[in-house]
Amino acid sequence: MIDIHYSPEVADARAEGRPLVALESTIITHGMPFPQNVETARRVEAEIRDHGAVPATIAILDGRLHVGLTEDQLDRLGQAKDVAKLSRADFAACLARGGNGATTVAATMIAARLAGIEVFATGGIGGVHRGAEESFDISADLHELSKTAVTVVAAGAKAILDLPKTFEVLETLGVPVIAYGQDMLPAFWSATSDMPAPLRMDSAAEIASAMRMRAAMGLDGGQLVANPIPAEAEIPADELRPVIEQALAEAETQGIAAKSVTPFLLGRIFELTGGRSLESNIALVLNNARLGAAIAVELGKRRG
Ligand code: PSU
Repeated sequence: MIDIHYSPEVADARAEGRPLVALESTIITHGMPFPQNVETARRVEAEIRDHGAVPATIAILDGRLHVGLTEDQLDRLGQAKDVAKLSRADFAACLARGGNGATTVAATMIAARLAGIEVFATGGIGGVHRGAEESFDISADLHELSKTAVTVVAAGAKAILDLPKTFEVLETLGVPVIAYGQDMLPAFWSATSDMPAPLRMDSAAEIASAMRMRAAMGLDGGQLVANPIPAEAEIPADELRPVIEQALAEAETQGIAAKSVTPFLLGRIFELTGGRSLESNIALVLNNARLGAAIAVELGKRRG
């Protein structure tokens, strides 16, 4: 097994068997601008503590896997420029070479599993990019959900993606997609979409029980909980559509590809909405942190 460096807070929680919620670091390094990224990371951690669980933000610093970051480490990460965006394919290489890396949804799931953490809260998962029939650009997050037994709480997949294809792939891979408290799937910045959810659950207890049942059946993989953004913070899909289209067109003309696509699009949508998309993004992450904590607490009552 590899060495995991636990923060004092996470180490104590583990020793006491308290519920933990994993948090990713790509949202900090590639998803939001400084200083809102660090402020949000702190608020998300506080939200988890306020709801009875312990936050564990995951990153690779100087080739070491950290589960739980100190204030200083978070601050440094939020301003660092040379941080790799790690997924399943390059996670081990970064550790082996002694680099710095931020974990995407896929890499955070892997790290959470290694640390015995069953729930992970984020903003939105990666998925099938528009035009994937040409580019084959499909996030490794989708396969990870089918392999690694972690429940991921997100506001669905980011609306810059091809959402119908993203959910088709998840269905093919056998990943349970659970809309929380509504019949339709959410669409990241918008509370709803025109896609009915494959599953709906209305309580953290139900989500925890479903995870335990999968394990009892010997089924691999995790669950995606699609938690709609609070109504007061959403940008309705109709309003956002032209903005997304414009950002996508610019990405195409500028030849943005691979790992740079998502950060580029998020950055342009931020500019085109005058910062509103970032406010929504922050609100939905906080909302996911609350639900993640509630699920972790319920899982703690049903030991695996
Ligand atoms: N949630 C956010 N902002 C983000 C991400 C999630 O609110 O930037 C990150 C996650 O780390 C996710 C990644 O894994 O975006 C997806 O990137 P890609 O589309 O390149 O797979």
